[in-house]
Amino acid sequence: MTAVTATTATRRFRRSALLGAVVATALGGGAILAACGTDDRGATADGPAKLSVADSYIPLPPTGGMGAGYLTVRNDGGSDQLVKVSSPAAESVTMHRSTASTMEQVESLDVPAHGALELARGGTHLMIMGWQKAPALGDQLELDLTFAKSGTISVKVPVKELTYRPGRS
Ligand SMILES: [Cu+2]
Repeated sequence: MTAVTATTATRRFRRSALLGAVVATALGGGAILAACGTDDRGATADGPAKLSVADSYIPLPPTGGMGAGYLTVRNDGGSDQLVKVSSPAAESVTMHRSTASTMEQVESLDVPAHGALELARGGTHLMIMGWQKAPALGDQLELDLTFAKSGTISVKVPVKELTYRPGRS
């Protein structure tokens, strides 16, 4: 009886320690980014965020393979954070940040006040795995973007040819 209780307590402790580490990572990342410049443009970081999603697309992934997702989150209000992405079309969607030679999964991405979070080729992107059905050109796949303050925004993202880039002047 005593042994069982002790094991349960240990498991609970491990789980909350893990959660604590994730939260600390997310908070630490946000604090560093905020310190790097969100605040020195005179924008109010504490008003409500006003988010819209533009230029979203998924380059056609190899059959059964992992896909990438790109989009821009525009913000006409206070700062927010993208904290989770999921899709009914896939088992897992994760946020990745690329450096020159590697990429790493991140728990959240800052949406700066009166600015934009850009997920683009060669930079920060979404990684999509475990398709329910192999995507085809022209499909519109739902992505559910959850923000710390603004809740969840669902977008229909078109599947484009591999070489597609959104038109920008
Ligand atoms: Cu990646």
